[in-house]
Amino acid sequence: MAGHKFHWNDWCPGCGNFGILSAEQQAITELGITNNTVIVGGIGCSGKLSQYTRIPVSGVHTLHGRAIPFAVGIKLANPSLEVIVNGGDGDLLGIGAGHFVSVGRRNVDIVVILHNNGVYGLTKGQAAPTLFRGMKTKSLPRPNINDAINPVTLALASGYTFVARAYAYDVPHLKEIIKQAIKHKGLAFVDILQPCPTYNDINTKEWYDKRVYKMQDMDPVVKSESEMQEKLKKAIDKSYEWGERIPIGIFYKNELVPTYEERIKTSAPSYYDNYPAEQKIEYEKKLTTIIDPLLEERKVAEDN
Ligand SMILES: Cc1ncc(C[n+]2csc(CCOP(=O)(O)OP(=O)(O)O)c2C)c(N)n1
Ligand code: SF4
Repeated sequence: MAGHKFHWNDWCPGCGNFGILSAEQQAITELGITNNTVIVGGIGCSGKLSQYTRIPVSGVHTLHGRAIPFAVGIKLANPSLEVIVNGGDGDLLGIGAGHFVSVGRRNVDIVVILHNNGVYGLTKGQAAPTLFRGMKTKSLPRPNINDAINPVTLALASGYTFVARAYAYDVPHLKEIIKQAIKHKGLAFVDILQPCPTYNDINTKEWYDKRVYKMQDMDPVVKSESEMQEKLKKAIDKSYEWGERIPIGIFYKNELVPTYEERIKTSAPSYYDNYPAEQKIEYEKKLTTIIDPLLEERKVAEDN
């Protein structure tokens, strides 16, 4: 459970994760959903965000690459919750790439937030799937020989119905993007450009500050079935822009696709009234799904 008053934070000074934490907390607080939110983290510097929040949300630290299926399970068991995944590029696009793609087919109403720093921060800077070929960060003995995945293009091609990019050091803009992602009905993805000053000496704050710009000419909202393909193609085209200018903002937003929860409801009409987390299951006349006493026992006092 996150939201403790005192806890240890071991992110390096200047890490972009601080901006992400700050923006995410502000977004959740301003939307008034603190007591209803679960943050699910994988393993990595990024995954620790689920434990570093100072607001009363629930946080789960899961396995490397498995944050998305964990989050989907939480959401389907209790569709009244807001569920947010925070993961690194190694976590979500390396070991977790299959989950990242396949969840797009389902349009589950959760938010996936990528801490995109080009490296595996926690394990000392190996090249992550977002690092471009030929780049040699200070933690690599030789230049990277693999090609990079473009997370925005991949999310668009996989079926995410809200796709955006933001920058960890522009906290007010990032906060607004996260708010939009949470409010979106369907699967939302936010690619966050997150400098790792300890291991990536190329994509630094100075490097990004010169390049990122907010898209003005993009109309990302799909308003009718007939413009779905056209808007998706425009978003994919735009997602390839990278180099001297890097666009941030919303690339695509489509609320016309039914969510996975709505699809479940078509075959189980009582799903929203009697979802799994509400169901009482008995084994040998004992209720096995009542976890309230356990939660009460583990509750951390506000003034600890
Ligand atoms: C199954 C498994 N494989 C490998 C690891 C070791 N491991 C821990 S974190 C990590 C990479 C973290 O990189 P990333 O996901 O990019 O997150 P960052 O630390 O940069 O935020 C790895 C390989 C692990 N914990 N579990
Ligand atoms: S290693 Fe990089 S990503 Fe991890 S805390 Fe340090 S600066 Fe941040």
